[in-house]
Amino acid sequence: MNVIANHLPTAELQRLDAAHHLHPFTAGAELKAKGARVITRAEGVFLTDSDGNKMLDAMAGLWCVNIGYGRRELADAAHAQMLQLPYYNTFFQTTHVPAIALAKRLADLAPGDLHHVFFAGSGSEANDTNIRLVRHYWAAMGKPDKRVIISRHNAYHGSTMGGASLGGMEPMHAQGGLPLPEIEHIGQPHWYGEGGDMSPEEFGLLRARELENVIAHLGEDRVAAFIAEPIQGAGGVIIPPDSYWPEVQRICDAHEILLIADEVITGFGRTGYWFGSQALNIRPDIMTIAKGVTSGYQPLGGSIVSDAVAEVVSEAGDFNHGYTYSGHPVAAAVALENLRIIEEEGVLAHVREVAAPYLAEKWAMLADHPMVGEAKSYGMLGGLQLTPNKTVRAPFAAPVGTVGLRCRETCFKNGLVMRHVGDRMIISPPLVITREEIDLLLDRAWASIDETYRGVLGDGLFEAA
Ligand code: PXG
Repeated sequence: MNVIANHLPTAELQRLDAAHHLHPFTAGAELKAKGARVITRAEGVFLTDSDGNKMLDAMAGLWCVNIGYGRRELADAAHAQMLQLPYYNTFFQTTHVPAIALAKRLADLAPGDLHHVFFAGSGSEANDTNIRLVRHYWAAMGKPDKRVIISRHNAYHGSTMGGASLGGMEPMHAQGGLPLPEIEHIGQPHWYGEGGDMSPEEFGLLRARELENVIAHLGEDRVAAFIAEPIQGAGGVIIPPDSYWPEVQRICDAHEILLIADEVITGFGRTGYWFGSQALNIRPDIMTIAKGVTSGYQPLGGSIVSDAVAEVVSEAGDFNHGYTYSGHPVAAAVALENLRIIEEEGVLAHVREVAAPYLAEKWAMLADHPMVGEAKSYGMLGGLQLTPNKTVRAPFAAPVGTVGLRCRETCFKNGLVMRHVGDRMIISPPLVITREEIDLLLDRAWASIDETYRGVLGDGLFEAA
């Protein structure tokens, strides 16, 4: 069998990588100077690099390895499916058993009347589908002017032209002439960073009502949909105030606006439920899925659509949209096996009853550190704010992200993969993480934050802006 072996020394792998591999969201010259970290294997919640260092992966890859690494059942499912039918498309009135079975399974798991799945290869592709789908839907409803999609600043919805336009990441918009027309952005419910003197609940309502203001300004006959992550992930694990989602739901209902919940991160157990919409009591018309649907073992995304929307679109002739890999049989087989494991091994109950409460208790204790302003978690998502002055929630005088980046590098050195977004530190560990592993995660997180703090103090960077 041709397993791709780690047959070269690390420096040579890094040299070849720098010579030929363009990395996502990476400054190439900087990486070339430093050399990429080469990950060679993984088991459970631990990664191993080409020098034999073992690290606790508190990001579950990129928010996706929900059942942890090294599950042979998923490899066996892929192997068996490849032998039976490695590929066929779902265009031109054909289908196959893995796509049928996965669509049915997702329809059963999804809340409310979300019973129809359009498959894609990733979350970005699925959100591109959503843009076309909601506009096509409203056109078929005789309202062709309902085309505007409202999203939020600091949202992440993918990297394609459509996904990045829906997202609210300024550095992404700055490259390639984005956002596309007829996509608007409102403020995010980020109380810690932007709530000023308001209470979180007041601020949540204020931010929700920005949606109503934009709808009023444009006219509801022009607005097709609102898209949002139930809890923002890539934006820094921003958990909205309790007042936020009920008000957003009220506004979407009152103005006939389709609600798209982007569940790419919050789906498949991350919140302790199959979907974040169930945890937060959201009633979406469409959900975007990817990542945890296969625990990242295969690329797969999709849009889960309500009966009402699917019926209109089905009656409206061809939907001129689709991907070669829509419903890919191997990815679908792996997804089904992953969902079986989540269900049969009680992963949701483990999150709700064991892992999330324990993580919440431990993570909150990081706020005792002099450089940590707020440490909050929801399910298996945690975010904390590094600050030089927690009483006034002040940012650092140094450029945003200077201290966060230092902290991330210190975590790596100490055997912990924890991400930074600006000066927020974030985690999203595999859902199957044990209490002992959470202890280890928190020991390393505290030690790394403290080491960063001492360095920052020494370098005169512990200064408020
Ligand atoms: N929606 C959400 C909410 C996401 O988090 C996507 C859509 C796009 O999915 P694909 O499969 O096309 O990547 C995502 C992806 C980060 C980071 O830096 C986050 C994502 C992807 C890459 C980096 O945290 N999320």
